[in-house]
Amino acid sequence: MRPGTGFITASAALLLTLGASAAFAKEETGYKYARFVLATSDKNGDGKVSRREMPPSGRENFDEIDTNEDGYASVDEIAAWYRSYSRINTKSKE
Ligand SMILES: [Ca+2]
Ligand SMILES: [Ca+2]
Repeated sequence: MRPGTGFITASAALLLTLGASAAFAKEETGYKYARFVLATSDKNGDGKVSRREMPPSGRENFDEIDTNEDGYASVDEIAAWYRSYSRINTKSKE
């Protein structure tokens, strides 16, 4: 199996899991997602995901994720982005 295929499969499974639990523990959910992205995308192990390391799906949103514009997506930035993204999708409930 090529590495890319494994990442996509794992992402899809994780997103399904997160979707099911998104109604509660949103704070923790953001960090779970961020740690997952880091674990799968941080190739050089510096604890941040650069634009180059980011998979294509995340690269599209990289400017939104990297709020301090240092060129790296940190765990905090990914978690914050994930939470704001979830909020947009569940806005109609509020
Ligand atoms: Ca890195
Ligand atoms: Ca950053």
